[in-house]
Amino acid sequence: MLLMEKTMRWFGPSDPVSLWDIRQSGCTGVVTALHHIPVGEVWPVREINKRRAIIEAAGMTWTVIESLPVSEDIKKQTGDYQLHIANYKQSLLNIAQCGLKVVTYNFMPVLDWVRTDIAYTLPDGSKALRFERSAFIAFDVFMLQRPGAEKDYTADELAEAAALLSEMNDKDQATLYKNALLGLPGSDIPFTAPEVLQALDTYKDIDAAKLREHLYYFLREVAPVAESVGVQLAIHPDDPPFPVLGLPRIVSTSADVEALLNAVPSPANGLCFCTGSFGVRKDNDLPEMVRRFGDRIHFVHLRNTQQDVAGNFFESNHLDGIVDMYSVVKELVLLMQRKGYTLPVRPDHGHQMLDDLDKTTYPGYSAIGRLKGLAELRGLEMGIAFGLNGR
Ligand code: DNO
Repeated sequence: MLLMEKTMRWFGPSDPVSLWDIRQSGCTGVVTALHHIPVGEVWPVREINKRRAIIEAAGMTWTVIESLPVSEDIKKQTGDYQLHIANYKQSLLNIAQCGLKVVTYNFMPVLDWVRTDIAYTLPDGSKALRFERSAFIAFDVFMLQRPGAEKDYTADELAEAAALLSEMNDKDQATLYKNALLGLPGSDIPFTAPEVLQALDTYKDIDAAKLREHLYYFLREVAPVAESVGVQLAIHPDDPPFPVLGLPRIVSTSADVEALLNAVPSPANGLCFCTGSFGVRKDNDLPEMVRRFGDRIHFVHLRNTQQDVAGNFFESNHLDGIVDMYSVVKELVLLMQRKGYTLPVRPDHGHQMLDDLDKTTYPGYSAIGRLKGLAELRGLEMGIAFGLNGR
């Protein structure tokens, strides 16, 4: 019977979660990246093999790269973008030479993921990542003071954000500021407001249509190379799946995915199907998306959220929330049976809980919460697969 390949993300040798923790969680695969190589440069074969050997010494395989990042120059078609594309192609060739097959990336300008709270305490004392719309508006309009930001919101939203801000002390405000910018890749040093505003300003002439053109251009260049060496590209959707800080977002909806897959029909041009990201939008029917785009799903992130009418959401237990996890996993099981292959999956994020409450780990990537999510998802999958096929 075909079951998904269980993996977890590992941030490399300095990750407080060890490879043995990951193995003991029941994973056979590891998802990682060479974070020390600057974005835009080539990943050398030697470095890839070195990392691969560390993973294999712990009895697992390096199943998926997450991420081989796309430079801001490529997204904007500025500066060194042609060189960066050439380097990306070379990295894909090197990756293939080392026997790796799946490469995740995203095309979100400036920021990767965005949350306002990385330690939202749930009633049981565990902690989750949360996006609170009013807090984000307060950050955008009153703290960052992005020029023209107030035009993106209604008068009621602005009033609510101002009220929220007035209740926050200096420490809360500093935390919000830091959290809102955590998804800025590339540095541990907090970005200053002028630096962020400057980065946003470089996108002032790039709307969604233009960014889409740049993405398709990039894919037309790199997908044939990936295809020629059997590497699958998996774009991660926007997280959250709506515009933030006035930046365009182009991988948020089912229609976006359809356009992207059709624009570059190579089988190498595929998707990282992240249920947590897509699931935040009610107009995304996730089981239907698996049926529709299944052929081009190369990697799966399973995560759930709970939300309210105001558009706030927090990351809930993997099986409870707005994502109908049963139906999604069932579609994935059926897809693998139809195609005769196994898809890599990882429990995306997990609550900080039990002993991990006293540890410092990457936000969303503590060990025990992910282990719990994986164990639940595994049971769900096996129950569905046995139910469909008998033992
Ligand atoms: C967050 C992750 C993202 C993802 C990138 C892929 O936890 O899902 O940061 O790795 O967007 O490029």
